[in-house]
Parts: sequence; C-alpha cells; structure tokens
Amino acid sequence: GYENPACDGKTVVIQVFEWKWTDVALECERFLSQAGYCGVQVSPPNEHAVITADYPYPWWQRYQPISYKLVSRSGTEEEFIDMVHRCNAVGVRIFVDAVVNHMAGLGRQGYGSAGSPFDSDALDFPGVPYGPEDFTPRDLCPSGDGNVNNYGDPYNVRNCYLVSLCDLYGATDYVRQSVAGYFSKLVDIGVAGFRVDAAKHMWPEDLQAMMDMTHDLNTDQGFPSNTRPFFMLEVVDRNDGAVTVQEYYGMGRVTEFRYCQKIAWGVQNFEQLAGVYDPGWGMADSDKALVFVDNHDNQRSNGGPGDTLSYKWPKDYRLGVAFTLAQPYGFTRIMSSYSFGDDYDVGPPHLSDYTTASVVIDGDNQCEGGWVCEHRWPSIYKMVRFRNAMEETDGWDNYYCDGNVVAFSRGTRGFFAMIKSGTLSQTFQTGMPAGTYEDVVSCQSVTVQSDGTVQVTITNEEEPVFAICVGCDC
Ligand code: LAG
Ligand code: CA
Repeated sequence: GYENPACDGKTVVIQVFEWKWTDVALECERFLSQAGYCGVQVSPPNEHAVITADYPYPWWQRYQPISYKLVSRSGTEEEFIDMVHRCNAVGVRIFVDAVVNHMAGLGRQGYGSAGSPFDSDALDFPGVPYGPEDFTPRDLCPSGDGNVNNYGDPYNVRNCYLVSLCDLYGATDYVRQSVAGYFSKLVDIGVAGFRVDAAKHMWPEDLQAMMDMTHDLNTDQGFPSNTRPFFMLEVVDRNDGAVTVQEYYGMGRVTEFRYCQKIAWGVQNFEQLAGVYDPGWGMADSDKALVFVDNHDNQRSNGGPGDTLSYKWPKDYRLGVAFTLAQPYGFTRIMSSYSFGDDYDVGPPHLSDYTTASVVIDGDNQCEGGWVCEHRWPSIYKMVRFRNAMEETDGWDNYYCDGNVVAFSRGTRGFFAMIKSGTLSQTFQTGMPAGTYEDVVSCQSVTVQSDGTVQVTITNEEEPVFAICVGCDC
C-alpha cells in the first residue's frame, strides 16, 4: 500500500545515490537479497538537464527534469528495465526518486540526457510535452521574485518556483495525467514505489490525484494483485513553517527530518537517545514516518556530527544507524553514498568523460573507487536482520542508559546494547525466552538465563554494538 512496501515483511530500504543501473542489478543479486534488504531507492531515472556551465555535471542536474524518457546518467531504458527485473527476481524492490514538482531551472536551455530539446524560459519541454499552460500561473505565487522565499505561507511554498525550478501546475488534469502516466510506466516495468522529491512543494490533493491514477503493481513481477505502490514523500518539516508532515498522512510515509537531528544529538549524548521519537516536536506517528540518519541533501549541508551524522564520522555513524535499526520508531532507510570531501556539487566517481564509474568491491566485501557503501558496513547490514525480526508494535522496554551504555529490549523478540567508548561486560534484563543466541554483530554465543538476564560482552571498539533476537543468527 501507499504506506508500506510490498516487501514480504522486510523493513529496510537503501538510498543508492547516483549508481548505474548495471551496478544496482549486480548489487541486488550479489548482496542485497542475502542481506535481507527490502529494496533500493535509486536516483531519478528520467531525462534530466546536462549541466556544464555552473559546474561540470553536478549530482543535482538530475533534479532538473527535461522529460519522462528513461535515459539518465545512470543508464538507458533497457538497462533500467533489466535492473528492475533482475532485482525483483531475487526479491529486492526498486523505488524511484520521482521529480514531479518542477522541470529544469529558468535560464537553462539545450538538450537533456535523452536528447530532447528544451527551453526553460519559454516553459517549453517538448519531450513530455509540457508548454506554458502546464506551469503554475505566476499570479498564484505571492512572492516578489517568483521564487519560494516564505516558508510561513503554503501558497508561497507550493505555487512559487523552488530555487527557480519551473513549477508544474499540478492542479490541471493534463499535468496530473502526465505524472500518473510516468508513474504507471514505471510500475508496469515492475517498480514497487516512489520517493516523491519536493512533495512539500506540491499541494497534497494534486499529488493524491496523481497517485490515485497510477496503476497497481505488476503481478507479472511477483507482486500480489491489487497492491498499491509504496510512497516516500519528501516533506521537510522541522516545526518551522506552515507545511506539516501531517498534511500528507494517508498518502505514504513522510520523511521525518527531525529524526536526523535527534539521532545526531543522541549519539553525541546517549542520555538523549530515549527521546528520538518526540511527539512534542510534532514528529510523525510511527506508522507514518520514514526515518533515516542522513540523506543526500543533509549529508552535504551539515555543521558536523552533532547536526547530521554521515559516513564522514564512521564510528558515530555506525552507532546512529545501529540504534535506528534497533529502536521501534518508523520505517527505516539507509544512505549509501559516494565520498565528496568538501565539494557540495561534485558528481559520482567518474571516468575522464564524466560517465559514472562502476562500483568496485574489494576482498573484504567493501566498496572502493570513491563509493562508500554504508549499506555493506558489517554492523549496519547485520542489524537489518535484527529489524526484520521485530514488529513495530513491540515498542521497547527494559530501557537502560548510563551515559556510556544504552540498552533495551524489543518485547520478547530481541535485545540491543551499544556503548560509546571502551569495552563492556555487564548483565542486563531482557524479555527474551531462556536459551542460547548469537550476537548478530560479533557472532559470539550468549545465554539468556531463565530469569531473562544476559551477560553482554562488547570488545570491538570500532563497532561497539550487540544485538540478539529470536530466529536470528550471525
Ligand atoms: C529536493 N528535495 O525536495 C532534493 O532532495 C534536492 O536535492 C533538490 O535540490 C531539490 N529538492 C530540488 O529538486 C538540488 C540542489 C540544488 C539544485 C537543485 C536543482 O540541492 O542546489 O539547484 O537540485 O538542480 C541548482 C542550483 C540553484 C539553481 C537551480 C536551478 O544550485 O542555484 O537556482 O539549480 O537552476
Ligand atoms: Ca509547486
């Protein structure tokens, strides 16, 4: 359905940023399926601007659509279809990053990645086709310069041009049908859902109409009949504007950016981890929220690990992701990055002609060549098994925190502990049945006693995480 993916109970999606389709297909087959991942959020597959003037081929050119033809920096339509079919064949779902609030930015013209001509200033995108009548009339935007500049006014947020990107008029039947046609084309190929870019900048009723016109998932690709696509809606709500995540309830999972801040603070100060879900902050209900430690935007625009965690602080990041996968709140997404140093704009690892380089896997099953592959880091992918074995409704209990150690139970199914520094040897109360279990991270055997207590030992100072669960092994 809109709020939960068709994933046979698997609970973790990864965002592979800027990978080629040929590499995603291989990753489904060689790693993601066995690791128990639900699926992959891929970069926008549609035709995009090819930008060289401001910067050579920045990653963000893909957030400037030219048409819905499936030719992008990640590959051709044939390669996209082959990826979707191969991933579905091994039970890994593909979720498309759908950029449908806008087209390319004003001042841009030329040809897109599929060769379609366009002229933004003339509001002319013949590859769809879209013309001037398909863009939000300027008199509906209350800002002086036509750009989004007042987050206190929903008309400004939704009817004005976001960073001068030509804003589609989603109230019209034609735009709704064009977007729904794009969604349906993807679903017919075998795509299982969407991340809707800039959903905050779209009127919920417009997006809802596009969603409702979209086909059911393709039964030939292994989906049950009458299954709706899964939607992850990019709604940036930090209690700081007129648009709230709650306005999108019922339309899919809403991005919960307050979680990113909560988990970053919590890893710096364990005492704050108990409050990662804070309804007092207006955070989305657990069954509505999409939670993640970072995404491609906030990993680039943070002020350090106390603001947003990322691969740049590997130990803190591992703790943040492990805690996220262990705790009960929300549906979880994990970032898989390429390293960008201090360069906000730089695109993915590339060859001399700027085509994207292939992902390289080394002898330790880690990535090389500038690809970070957080989703392959041992304490991260192993925790996916733990989360898949839990029920969101279990909540947590036996919560323990002393500043350096945090631990809790997940009902009768699991128990999790992590430490900030040093090593640990301590007894904790669990809710689990007596028996022998394997720590999914270290692979050490431990015994839960008849009174539910367990002696926890953590000695790996780089991955100081412990997790046991019913039906899991290492
Ligand atoms: C998103 N979510 O709601 C994306 O996650 C985010 O990455 C997108 O911005 C944004 N919304 C629009 O889809 C990115 C970059 C922007 C970039 C934009 C379009 O963060 O910096 O803007 O994509 O490529 C760039 C220039 C702007 C310029 C604009 C239009 O940075 O200065 O005005 O292009 O030409
Ligand atoms: Ca808009």
